[in-house]
Amino acid sequence: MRLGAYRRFSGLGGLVAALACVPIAGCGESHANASASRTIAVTERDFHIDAPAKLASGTYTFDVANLGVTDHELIVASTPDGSLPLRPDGLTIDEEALGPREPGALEPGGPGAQRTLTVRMTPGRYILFCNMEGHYMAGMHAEVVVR
Ligand SMILES: [Cu+2]
Repeated sequence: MRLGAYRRFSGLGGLVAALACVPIAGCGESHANASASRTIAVTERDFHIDAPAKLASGTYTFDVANLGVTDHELIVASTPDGSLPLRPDGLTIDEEALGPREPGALEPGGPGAQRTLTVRMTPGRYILFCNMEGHYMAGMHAEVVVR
């Protein structure tokens, strides 16, 4: 799990860098779109994630509520074929193998935690998941198609 934590930290750094450049140049987006972030409710339970199945492309702030009784992460990964690579332990997703296909992640949050994660969602197929040991396999994943 240590490497996974490091990988997620790097991903957050990239997210911060991406956000930092929005006010300056918009990162290639139009200025009208660069500042707009829509808020979407995401609910985590033991062991389920509720999120919209379809979204229009754009920047979203996921308002993440942990209604479970154990800690949960929220990781956003793009997945062209709808699958994610498992580590040899068979219990967690290999986030190192995802590389840049992980545009955003929240570290574990405790029961009752309410947190936000802002991610730019370009068209494609994504999976929101929790990578605490065994949680993905137990059902903590939700597919989101962005058009
Ligand atoms: Cu979890």
